[in-house]
Amino acid sequence: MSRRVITFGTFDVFHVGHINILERARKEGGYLIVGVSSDALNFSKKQRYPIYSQADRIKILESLRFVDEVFVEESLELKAEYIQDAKADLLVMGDDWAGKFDEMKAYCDVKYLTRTPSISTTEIIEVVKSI
Ligand code: C2G
Repeated sequence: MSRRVITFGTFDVFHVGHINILERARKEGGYLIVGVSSDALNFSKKQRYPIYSQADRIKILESLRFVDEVFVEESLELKAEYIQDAKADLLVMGDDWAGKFDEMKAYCDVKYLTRTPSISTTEIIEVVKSI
């Protein structure tokens, strides 16, 4: 049975951990919708802008064969609306978010997948800075 899967993230300095979660999220249902955090949302969350612009992050995500739709996540408070607008059956997030989106179980199934170990945007930035 095909299910519509939704996931959210910044996907800055795109790396294999991002690939792995998107690939696995798509396999959970067969159709994957990705909400990518806007530059403004990132600034409000992390007090810095992503390294890659919103337009570039969208372009990278749209070019992946296991991503079917991409939209911009403008606010963390609108998760329920985004899930309903997308008619999503399942929300997938990495397990660094375990438990954090359980309120969304009112709108769809929620599943946390194991993060890929030993890689993150923050670590990549630190390594590059130290070279
Ligand atoms: N991820 C992963 N393995 C890694 C790094 C990231 O599985 N080694 C997953 C995260 O768990 C997340 C997704 O990749 O599900 C995107 O990660 P980020 O870009 O870091 O997303 P974040 O800034 O946490 O934004 O509304 C929720 C936020 O927008 C999530």
